[in-house]
Amino acid sequence: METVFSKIIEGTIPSKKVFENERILAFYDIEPAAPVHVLIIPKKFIASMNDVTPEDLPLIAEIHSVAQQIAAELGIADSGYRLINNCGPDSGQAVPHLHYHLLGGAKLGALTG
Ligand code: DGP
Repeated sequence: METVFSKIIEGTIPSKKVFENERILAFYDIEPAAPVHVLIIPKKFIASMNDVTPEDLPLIAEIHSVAQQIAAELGIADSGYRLINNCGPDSGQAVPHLHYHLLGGAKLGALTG
């Protein structure tokens, strides 16, 4: 399925990349909600967390490892950060391609529900 993120993966929409390998891409969010706001996505199309299968679990684990690495590289590992996934309409998921928000660089507000 073509989304803004598949176009970013292809390079037809530009992005400010912070990490890339064969499986994962990370780039700065265009609408930052914190001083550091990076999106981490699998290159494989997975629409949402609802569509993650057992065979995807190594990829999901690797996304956590990449988040840890990016947090260290961007200097927020010790001050702290959040890794957030929005899944489905009630969460506000706007792009139907699995993605994780890495947020930090300031004291973050309380989670609301
Ligand atoms: P979510 O609401 O969880 O689906 O978050 C989608 C995020 O994607 C949102 O914070 C804004 C970001 N975004 C949307 N379009 C673009 C784009 O073209 N480039 C970049 N860098 N981020 C985008």
